[in-house]
Amino acid sequence: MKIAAVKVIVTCPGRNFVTLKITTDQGVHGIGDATLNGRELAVVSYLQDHVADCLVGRDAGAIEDIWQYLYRGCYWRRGPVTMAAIGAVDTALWDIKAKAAGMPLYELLGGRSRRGVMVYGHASGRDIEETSDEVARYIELGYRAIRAQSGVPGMDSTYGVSADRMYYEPADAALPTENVWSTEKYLDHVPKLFDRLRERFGFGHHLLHDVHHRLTPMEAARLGISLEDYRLFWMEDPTPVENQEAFRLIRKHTVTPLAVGEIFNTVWDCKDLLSEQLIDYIRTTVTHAGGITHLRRIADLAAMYQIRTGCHGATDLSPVCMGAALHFDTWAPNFGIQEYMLHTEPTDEVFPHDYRFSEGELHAGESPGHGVDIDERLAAKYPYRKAYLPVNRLRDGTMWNW
Ligand code: GCO
Ligand code: MG
Repeated sequence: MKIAAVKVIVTCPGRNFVTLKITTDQGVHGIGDATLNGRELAVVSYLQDHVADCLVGRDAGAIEDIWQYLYRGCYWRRGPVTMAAIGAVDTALWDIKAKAAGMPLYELLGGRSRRGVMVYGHASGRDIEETSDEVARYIELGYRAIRAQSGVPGMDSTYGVSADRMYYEPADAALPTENVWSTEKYLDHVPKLFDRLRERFGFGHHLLHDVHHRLTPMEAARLGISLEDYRLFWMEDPTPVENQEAFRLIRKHTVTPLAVGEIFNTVWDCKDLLSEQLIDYIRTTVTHAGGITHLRRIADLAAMYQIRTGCHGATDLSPVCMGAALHFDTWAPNFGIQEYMLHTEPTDEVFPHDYRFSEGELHAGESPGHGVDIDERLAAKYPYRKAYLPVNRLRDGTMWNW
């Protein structure tokens, strides 16, 4: 079965998504997510101008060879644009292979390791009480794991909190919004949030928190220590990870579990974190780390060190990524948890899918492939709209990490 056509589809049903569609000479098609939030068109060009021609005529079943061809063959390895493009090709080809085999994708990966995939939802509010009420709502909906973020007194905005709490969307403006950040106020506030949540809900649910790269390693260690009594499932991205060694310092001080990796592109970004067992969960997902083929290598390395997966699942990852990730999660022996943010209704209409939520778990569907498709006619009704993530500054104007 040969690759006959390669098409890039951009749509904005509430937010931008880039989808790659590969069709074979036998009429089977597969799709992959290539969305890179705030830098979408760079991946569109990469695929259209530099990948599409190289794929036409190749054996659609040679997934590994095509992966190596695109990775080694471009000479310029790694990086978010390259790896999102490779990830989309890889996901579409796995979709095709599974459809051709008449099997749900998880069967090709090695079969089912669990009945369902535990997910966590996002509870947030302008203050602790509002967040606490949101946590109550998620518990009501059947979630067993909930990420909690709250506005910080004295700060106008912070990561994870917005007016539309069920559908938090950080890429909110045609030019980056400028936020102001205070580490002192934040560090003072977060333990109070979890103190209240454990007091109100007890210890029967998993609670998670995303620091979103904002602390230094020593500050992260301090936060980890101050959250230990509340037994978090994880503390996410406590500090930036260009320097993987920074995590040695955090690890030395706290037993609060750590999750990292949503912005990683390859196994090389986390090799030391994994092999030195400096984290507990690896957050990389299908879209940004070279597809199923490469994510599997990362998960296998993590498994050697008892590190589990916790795939990124924010709204900027399309339902195509979610579908593929769920098949991956259904197979991965060292699966930990899956992030699940609801997509808006128009998004779900553009991307019909067969995964479903029940009792705190998502379930991959049984249809052949990864179970997600794109309605191209509907997609065409939502043209691309420029949207950026915010930036962060300290109170004196210094640029900080968002
Ligand atoms: C998360 C993430 C997201 C990112 C977003 C950036 O844990 O879900 O931190 O909210 O900010 O994916 O595009
Ligand atoms: Mg995060």
